[in-house]
Amino acid sequence: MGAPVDSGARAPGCEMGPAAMRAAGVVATLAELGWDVEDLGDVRVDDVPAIAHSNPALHGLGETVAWTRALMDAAYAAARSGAYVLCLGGDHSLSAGTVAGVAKYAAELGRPQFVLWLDAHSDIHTLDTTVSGNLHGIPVAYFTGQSGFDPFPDVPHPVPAGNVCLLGMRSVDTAEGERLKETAMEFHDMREIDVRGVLVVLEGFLQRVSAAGGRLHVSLDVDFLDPGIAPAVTTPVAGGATLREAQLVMERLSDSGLVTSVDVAELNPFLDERGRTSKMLTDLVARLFGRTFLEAPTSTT
Ligand code: Z70
Ligand code: MN
Ligand code: MN
Ligand code: MN
Repeated sequence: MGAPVDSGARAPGCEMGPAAMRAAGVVATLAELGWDVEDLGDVRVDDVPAIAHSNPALHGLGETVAWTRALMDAAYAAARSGAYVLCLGGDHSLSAGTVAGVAKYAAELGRPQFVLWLDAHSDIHTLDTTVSGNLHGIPVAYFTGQSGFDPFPDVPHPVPAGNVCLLGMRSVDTAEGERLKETAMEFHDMREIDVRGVLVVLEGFLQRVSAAGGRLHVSLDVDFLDPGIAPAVTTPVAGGATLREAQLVMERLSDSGLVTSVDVAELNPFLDERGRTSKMLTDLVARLFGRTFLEAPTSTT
């Protein structure tokens, strides 16, 4: 499904993300790998409530609340149909809805929900702590059930903080750092990835998901990647994952057989160079769905 959300970021462009991924051939690519793909089209919002809030920096609140509700319902319904859910964004506020939706289904199955958050940022602000007011900075706090989200729909089954792993961080605001220090969340910054290697860092988390019989949601923010290879992002942060680190994560996740849903967020095609980020993301998604070097195109950039 497409989630052309742009209410959570300041600059326009992310609403074109789903179209760019379709243009890059994501549907045919997954079909060629043997998947039975159904493109549900783009999720839409109609009733956008006007919502006042004490934090004057907030913007796009009513729209983001509407998206959260719509995507929670859409992700829940898709997961319940038995599908492996792929949501193409849209800015990262979309994951407030998708994670809450798939976690609701996991709870009905009696299975624990886990989340792997691949991102330069921790996205763990509440409506009160965000300084930028950009709501793509809040989804992790929301779906883990933190307080301070009154205008948003209740999260039916919050993901326990201990079931979340943040990977790739290199830009964390002061209030977010305070939260991270007191949370049970697992997190690994780029320095740790440099020193230990991305597979080693990921391994412990995957072992925990497996041992718990969990369902794993992967939320890929394009700015997880180094902006030198993935320029189509609104908030580039230098020092990100290399192409091979990102491919390796996807390949390892595919081998694990643990992933049941995935988001691709923050693709801003307006800022891309001849489609290279959209094409690279399509290859990363394909690797998550089982592509190996035997099926990989000779050039994806
Ligand atoms: C910062 C904020 C953010 C993504 C930027 C940045 C948040 N912590 N998230 N790009 N994906 O404004 O809250
Ligand atoms: Mn806009
Ligand atoms: Mn993000
Ligand atoms: Mn980010």
